[in-house]
Amino acid sequence: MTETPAASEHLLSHPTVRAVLEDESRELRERRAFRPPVCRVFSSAYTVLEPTDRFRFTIDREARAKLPNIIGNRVQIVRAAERLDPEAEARWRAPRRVGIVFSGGPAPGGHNVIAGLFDAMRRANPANRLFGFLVGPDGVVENEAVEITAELVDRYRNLGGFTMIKTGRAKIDTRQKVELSRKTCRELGLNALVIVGGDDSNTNAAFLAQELYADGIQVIGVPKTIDGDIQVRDDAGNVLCAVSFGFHTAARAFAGAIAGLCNDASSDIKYYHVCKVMGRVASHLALEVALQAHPNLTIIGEDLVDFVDEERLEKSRAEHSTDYTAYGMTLRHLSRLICEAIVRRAAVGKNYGVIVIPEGVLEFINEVEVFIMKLNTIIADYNRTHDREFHLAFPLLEDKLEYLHRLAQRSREDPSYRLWNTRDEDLFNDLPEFFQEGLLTERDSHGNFQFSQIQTEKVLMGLVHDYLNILKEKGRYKLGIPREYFRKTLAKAGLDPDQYGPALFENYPAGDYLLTRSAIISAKTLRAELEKSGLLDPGGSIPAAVEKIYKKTVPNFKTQEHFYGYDGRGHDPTRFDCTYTYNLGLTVFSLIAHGATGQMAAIRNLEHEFARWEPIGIPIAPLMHLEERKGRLELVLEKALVDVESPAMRIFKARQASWLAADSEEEHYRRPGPIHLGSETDEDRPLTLMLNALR
Ligand code: FBP
Repeated sequence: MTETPAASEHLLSHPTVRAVLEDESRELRERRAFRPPVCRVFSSAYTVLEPTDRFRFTIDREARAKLPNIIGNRVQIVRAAERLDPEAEARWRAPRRVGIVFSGGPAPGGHNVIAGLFDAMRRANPANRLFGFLVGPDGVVENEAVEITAELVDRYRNLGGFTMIKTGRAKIDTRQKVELSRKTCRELGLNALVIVGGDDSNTNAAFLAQELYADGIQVIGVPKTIDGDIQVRDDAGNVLCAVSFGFHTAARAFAGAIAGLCNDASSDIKYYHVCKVMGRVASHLALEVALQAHPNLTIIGEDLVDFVDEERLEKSRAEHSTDYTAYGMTLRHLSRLICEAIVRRAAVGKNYGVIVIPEGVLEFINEVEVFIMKLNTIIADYNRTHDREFHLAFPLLEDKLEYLHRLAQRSREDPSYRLWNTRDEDLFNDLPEFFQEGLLTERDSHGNFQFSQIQTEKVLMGLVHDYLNILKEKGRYKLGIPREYFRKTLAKAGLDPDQYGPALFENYPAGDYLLTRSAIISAKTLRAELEKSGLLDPGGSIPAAVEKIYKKTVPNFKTQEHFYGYDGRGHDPTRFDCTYTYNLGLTVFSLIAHGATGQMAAIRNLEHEFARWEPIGIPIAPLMHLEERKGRLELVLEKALVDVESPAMRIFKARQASWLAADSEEEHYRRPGPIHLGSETDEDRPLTLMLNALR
């Protein structure tokens, strides 16, 4: 029965309803009221910058040529100062106008960068003004900005998302966009522009710093991305920036959700939960999730690169040939490794589990990586030589395939054309349509392949399903039956377990979990085995208890697929990220107040306790190197991948077998607990960082 509007009105105006349905929860109000602690240097009246030559970088020739005004920058250490000389004090207190922009995907903590910068600016001079560019770098190009007020800052303190000014993935990469950005800065009378972004956005910050140098407009970058792949070390391996902000929160949010799945999986014991976790290329998030939640199997992309298929190699050696396909991971082989884990767990009666797959895993699979690089070049070539953009010219998959077919034909007629040959075409045509479509999707504005658009888990699990069926047919994929359960079930039915056991199982009576003989793969083969052992007359019926046991040995592989990405990316920040970002904001002001440009604000010693945190400025230009983008080499900031030799990785590998729990033991799942700001915990920073500090 539907309520009358009057009755609803009455209910809605009830004080309890009003209180519980308010947009702002109590938790949110408490969050906003939290004031992150500040690094010791920021408790002093002023700060100064101390340039140091302690950290050195090998400089790329191209970077030297393209970024002459900022290539000589050094690392700046932010130091406390109780007084400044009059000139420096005048500079510190000078009224300033600063613009800030978010660039790329959201990362928890962004609002606190603004809050830290705003508070430091107001403290130095209440007349300072901060402007937020709307919807990412397009806001700079088009001069779409709002003035950031105290009221606005207070509304977003410690809150996740980039909702205050939004974000976008545009890139200021053409002469026209640079000139428009210059015009915007002049119109707003900006002294400095702050770009909060990932590797590509900090690359953009370096180029803008170079461009705006003569205008006296400073450009400062801030390391943001949940992917955790902005990590800076100098040539000697000294860590200058252990991780970008947002990583900790996203990893904790993913780990919390995955810990819930571990609980569910081991309660209902019927599903494999396959969790793809974000991280466009690097597997840092997957590794941190593994350390936080101990899922049964976690794939780390970087770990697949040096893979050698020993079996294949052995075979080719025996045939006195070389099998190059034995080097590097293939999709098929990765699916075999996953199957092996599933089969091993099944043997001890576990028909459930949790598998974590990093979003960027395909980047580390040889065959896929080759396709991505070839297609990047094909699309870039097309865009360069035609009047229309590739994706507009070929909107449908069939159009794109037809174009690729023409290229393959060309390779047959012109042997010098090798980019796309018949073999590429054949291999590509073997892929499922949705995967082909994914590989051909539009690259982002920075020329990156958009892994989040591909259902990696679907591709892999499709292969896993197929191979498990083959293993089932071969009698190699079975569910182990607890020995006592078998004995009890048969005894209850008046049958002698010791008589049936040897006929049914290959490890009777030794194993805690009994595995049916590999020949038993169906009711028919079960009958045949029983007849062969003289336990069943031809044509007789299989005892119900034996049939019941047999049915329990047949695994039914069912999966639930999940994607952890946008949820964690939008989560309210952990105490670590709140504190990290607020101090980054304060660092930005110190850099600006002392005239720095082309620097990235950072905090050293994040891997240690808070008392050791040290705000610094890292020169961006010396970090740049050449990388393939949109089919050509471009200067970019290098992405930090998971170091497979790092302590965190070595510890993870050492624990993988126990977390797989392919034994009669309990699972080793870990509950990382909820994200809260209340107090410091023993996990007040990413576990990866804590472990890597043990080098
Ligand atoms: P940033 O590098 O811009 O921080 O974004 C990273 C990320 O969250 C990746 O993990 C993911 O692959 C991608 O963004 C998703 O991008 P989109 O928001 O365009 O779907």
